[in-house]
Amino acid sequence: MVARVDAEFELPEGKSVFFASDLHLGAPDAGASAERERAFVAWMDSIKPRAAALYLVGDVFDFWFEYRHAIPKGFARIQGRLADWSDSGIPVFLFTGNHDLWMRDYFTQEFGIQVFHEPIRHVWGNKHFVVGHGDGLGPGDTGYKLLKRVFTFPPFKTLFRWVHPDLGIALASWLSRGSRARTGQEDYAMTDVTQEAIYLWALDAHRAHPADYWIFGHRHYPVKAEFPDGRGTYVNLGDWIKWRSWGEFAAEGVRLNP
Ligand SMILES: [Mn+2]
Repeated sequence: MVARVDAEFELPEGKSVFFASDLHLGAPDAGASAERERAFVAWMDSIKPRAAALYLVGDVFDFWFEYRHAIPKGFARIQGRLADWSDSGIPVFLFTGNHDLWMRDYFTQEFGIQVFHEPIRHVWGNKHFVVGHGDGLGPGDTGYKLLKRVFTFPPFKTLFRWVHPDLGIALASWLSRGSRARTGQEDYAMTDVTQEAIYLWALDAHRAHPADYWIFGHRHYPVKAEFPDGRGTYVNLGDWIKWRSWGEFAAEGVRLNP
């Protein structure tokens, strides 16, 4: 896994690659989400002149579902920026998270951006990056892993699509809030990154197939930690609910902001 290089790019002089995750747009209510969305697109506007690419590393939406002929209302500003960046020739790589795992081909068809459901390996210059949301990786969380198998089981998705969106989206948003309430407390505390599931998974994968940077979201806690061998760095991007944090890769390496 993540041994194969999925794509290779050159980093143009003076440009950077950007990473952000866990916007959870739509949550907890329309007002707070709209304010967060405006802050995020303002950030996108500010970095666009020096952006070589943008990785949106999962849970951009608190809930997302694509019906055959419909998508959830809202999120117009971020979708407008995605169209604009894509039209400007700046690649955007979009990852699904555990809250928006039901993406199909809307973002690819409409904006020409690639959507990934699993971690990938990209090379920028001579640096290897493994990027993924991080849900369900590493030890533990068996309840969620089982739930994910149900949610991604094709007959389940078909059944859900046949529920009227006014009912289906309301139900799913309610469930999504429950999921956040359940994990919300520990989300903003971290005692030891080296005991965290995603870190342990990445360290294991790094030992088998080294990479310079292992970049994930999901944890809602920004952290950067070098692996014991000194040849790889684990980065968790934090979120846009509490931290409004993001990663930037330039000639000098990956920096976690703010
Ligand atoms: Mn997540």
